[in-house]
Amino acid sequence: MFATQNQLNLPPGFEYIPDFLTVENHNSIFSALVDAEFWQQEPIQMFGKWVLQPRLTAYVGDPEARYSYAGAEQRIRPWTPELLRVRGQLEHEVANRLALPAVSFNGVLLNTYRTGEDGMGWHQDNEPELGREPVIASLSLGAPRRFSIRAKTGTARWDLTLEPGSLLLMHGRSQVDFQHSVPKTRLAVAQRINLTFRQIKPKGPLKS
Ligand SMILES: O=C(O)CCC(=O)C(=O)O
Repeated sequence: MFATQNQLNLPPGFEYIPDFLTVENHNSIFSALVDAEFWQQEPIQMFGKWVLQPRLTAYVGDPEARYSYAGAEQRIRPWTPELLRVRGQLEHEVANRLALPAVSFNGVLLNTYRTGEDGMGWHQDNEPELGREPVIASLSLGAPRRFSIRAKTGTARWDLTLEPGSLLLMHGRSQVDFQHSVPKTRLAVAQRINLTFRQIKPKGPLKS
């Protein structure tokens, strides 16, 4: 077991589940992903300018699960055996926790934070293909990192550490009333990988 945080008081729509993965399971997924050939540092559009994202990314999904964010359509990579295995585990857990008959994730966005200089700015996951109140299962691997949440109105803010093997479940109004970020840090931190499993509504085939 990894060290865990208890008694977290998060806003509605956010649920933190420490120790979702066993250490063995965590280590095997982390080591399979760390050396994957698909990682890329992609440009995104910010305030009208194209800039390189401060992290490496990849997108894995079903062929129809086309997903774009910050002006860029993601190239879809095929599911790996490790990701398929953890997807099944997550679908079961999330359906139980949210008392839903079934949950099926057809895409996962992967982020690698190489050092503390990598991060993710304030945003909400509100792309049209996610629907209005998406269910997102966010799995953390590798180094712990701070995760911050702020209300879109007012000054309320929450900070937590996402530990390796933990699951952060976001649902309900989490992407409507709140924004989240992974702040950069000057502390020496090792590599972290985050996987956000999503349910993408099909947009139709790619035009050739
Ligand atoms: O790395 C994380 O924990 C957050 C990832 C995230 O916010 C996203 O993929 O939208």
